[in-house]
Amino acid sequence: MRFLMGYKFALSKINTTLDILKQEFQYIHDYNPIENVSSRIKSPDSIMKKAQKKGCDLNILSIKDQIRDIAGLRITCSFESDIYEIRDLLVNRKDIVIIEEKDYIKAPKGNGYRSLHLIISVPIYMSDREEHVFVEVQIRTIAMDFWASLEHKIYYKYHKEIPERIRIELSEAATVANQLDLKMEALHTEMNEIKASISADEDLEELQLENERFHLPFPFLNSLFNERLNSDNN
Ligand code: 0O2
Repeated sequence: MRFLMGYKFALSKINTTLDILKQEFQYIHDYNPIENVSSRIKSPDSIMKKAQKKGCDLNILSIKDQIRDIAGLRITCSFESDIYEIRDLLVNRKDIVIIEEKDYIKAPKGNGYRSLHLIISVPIYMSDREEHVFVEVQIRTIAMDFWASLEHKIYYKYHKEIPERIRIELSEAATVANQLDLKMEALHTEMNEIKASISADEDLEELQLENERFHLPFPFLNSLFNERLNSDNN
């Protein structure tokens, strides 16, 4: 249990880190690249199965070193560019070390699976020692996640032997999901360009109210303040 506790602490540490990044990003860029974060710790049963499958010695030290997805965290975002934004935010943190990166977006798997995988090492501080534990981070868009969740269910439903027809349909669905990602990314870029040109043209002022930022034309803000001043004077 103490062994697994380390993974639990590592996950809460990254969850807190992501929460801070999310809020800070929202504040600075008025945009949040993280839609959802979920995490899980492998059950002792699956850890043992994976260790046996990998031919890993069945002792705590070898398992800790060789089974690097005991703690897993999945981040979903809206756009493909967000994936690399989040990756860079993690890479730039001094308390996180990137051990391995697998980019199944630039090089999708044969079945159509797309996602960015990172194995990171996170320091955790126990009462009597400091430990470094591995966490697998999967970053993907909502469309990639939708596809992967269904494929995962089908894979286990057919006991890892997916019939040819369903395999082809899944591959087609992966292509459609990819097209959706490309279209959404293009719309997102266009929207950002429009937003940037509007604020440049209109000389908008920023008003911050309870952690939300509003961009309003100066004459409008000025009239609000004058109205308030007049009512205070009366
Ligand atoms: P689960 O139940 O999600 O935990 P490894 O065996 O992890 O050392 P591997 O298999 O090369 O090495 O790792 P990789 O490629 O980084 O994949 C690890 C995880 O990515 C998998 O964990 C899945 O969660 C996900 N994944 C990889 N390929 C696919 C795929 O084709 N379809 C789907 N749906 N998910 C995939 P587990 O342990 O296999 O499963």
